[in-house]
Amino acid sequence: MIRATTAVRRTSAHVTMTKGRRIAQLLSFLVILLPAAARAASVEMMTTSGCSCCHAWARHLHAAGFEVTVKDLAMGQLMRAKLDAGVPATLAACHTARIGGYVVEGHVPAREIQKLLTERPDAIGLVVPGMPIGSPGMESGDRREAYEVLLLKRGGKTEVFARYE
Ligand SMILES: [Cu+2]
Repeated sequence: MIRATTAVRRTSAHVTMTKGRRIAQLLSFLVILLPAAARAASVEMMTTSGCSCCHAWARHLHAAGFEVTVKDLAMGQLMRAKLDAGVPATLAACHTARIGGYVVEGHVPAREIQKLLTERPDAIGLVVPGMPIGSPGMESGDRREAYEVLLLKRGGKTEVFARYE
């Protein structure tokens, strides 16, 4: 009788431990996944106060599921931050963002950022130079300029990443 009780206790202790281990495994799995997902979805946008197209772009990213934080800088500081981030002055646009270890300069569509974060090419990031009408945050009725999203490589070379007609 006593033995049987002990056996039952052992079994339940074993079951509890197995469950505990499973939960621990599941938790460690989630801990591995979550920071990567959080990093991918989190955007820090550097801009100058009063840049309405920058904020319109931030809303576009937010609508696409990104969490956007905004850092207002003086124009000189923003220019410095762009150069420090590896964006050549010739490709500079209005805002500069940091996303998942990449730099995103200008009105880059969320779709291309998602592609960048999925493919993770060896590059500085993406750039849409200038501020083409019709790009996200630069909407103006039905007007649309053709533009290219450039993949900015280390050293300043670029490749066409996407074309918008
Ligand atoms: Cu702009």
